[in-house]
Amino acid sequence: MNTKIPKFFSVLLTFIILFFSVSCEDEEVQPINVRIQLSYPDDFATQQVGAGIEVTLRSTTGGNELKALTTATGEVLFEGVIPGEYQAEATQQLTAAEALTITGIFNEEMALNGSAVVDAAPSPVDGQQFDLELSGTPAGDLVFKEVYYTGVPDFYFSDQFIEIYNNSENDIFLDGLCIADIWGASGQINPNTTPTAFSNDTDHVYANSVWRIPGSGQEHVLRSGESIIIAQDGIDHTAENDNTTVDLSNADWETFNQRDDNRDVDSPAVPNLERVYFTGGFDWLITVFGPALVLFRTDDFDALEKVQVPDLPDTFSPRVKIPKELLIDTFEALRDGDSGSFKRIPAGVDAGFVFATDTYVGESFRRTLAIDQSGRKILQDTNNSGNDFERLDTPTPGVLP
Ligand SMILES: [Ca+2]
Ligand SMILES: [Ca+2]
Repeated sequence: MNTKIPKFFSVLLTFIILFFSVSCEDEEVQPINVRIQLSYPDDFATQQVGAGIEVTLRSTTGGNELKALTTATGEVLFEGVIPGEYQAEATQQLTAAEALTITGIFNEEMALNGSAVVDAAPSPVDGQQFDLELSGTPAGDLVFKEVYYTGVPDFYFSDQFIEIYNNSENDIFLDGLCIADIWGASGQINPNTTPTAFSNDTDHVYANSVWRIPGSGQEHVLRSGESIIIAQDGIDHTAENDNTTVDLSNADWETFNQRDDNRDVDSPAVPNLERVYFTGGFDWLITVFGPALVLFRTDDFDALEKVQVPDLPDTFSPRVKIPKELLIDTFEALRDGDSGSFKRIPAGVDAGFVFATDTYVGESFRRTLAIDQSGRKILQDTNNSGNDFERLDTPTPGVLP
């Protein structure tokens, strides 16, 4: 309905507006008290915020800025606030241990942030309460989303792939990102198999082979919430083997192991990673008994120490010694649930491991969902492969949990 307002009402309305404007100007502005209750999101381990977090209350029309600290119950009280619209903001820095206690999801240094509009009305003068939620994800960033290593009958393993996911809220350039498999047996495969001779070194991992995403720094962007697939061979494996469902003809990268005898396939459609260091055979086969994998970056690969494996002959290729500080993410799979003593990645870096029911069973390991933040999926990363990955009966390249 769209009728004209009769002139009488129009005049009356103007009068009312004028009256209220004048009467407001005449009133003295009464300062009020504003309480803000801080909390954590429902999917965190606790919702109870503690003491000592600074909250800023800033007038959105300029000038006025107040600061106060939370009490033991996560509340702040601002006294003598001029009524109006404010932006309330708070940041809480967490150590890895604090992050794990509070979130129950993340186990690394991170910051939680909260921001809310506070519309402080002139009344009641005492006791207007507002809520402010502190949330966030670690700045860290790239994670293994899925590792498919088991292969299918009969002894087909060329369909192996690794999927890397941007778990952060920012775009990340992948140029220079390195991926490596770590030296050491996956379990008691033969009677005389022993755990890696490096198992007492809790500060390094020892890589067999290292591949790198090419680029000068800003060529290969990975958007927040997106992933890339690295194929052993970037082809449609369903055309090669009836037991696999894996089509990698659209993979983002493949590990092409250039050899004089052309034993590896160079799919023209799929770009090749840089082969930085290689000690494998015909291709970059990651062991079907359960590999350990790491993502890392270094400005100077040549500066990394190459070391002999103790008790092996000098003719055996050295391994690349990578300090744990360079590691971005890790994945560890072992032969079975009793193979814990064969762990290759120090427990301080990756506390657990996954295992398949057998070799060539087509099972895959995918990181689980921690939070679905209105469409943006944040995957679980507690630095414990056993905790963070679930075993799937079938690989799911490109599919998020
Ligand atoms: Ca290949
Ligand atoms: Ca290729």
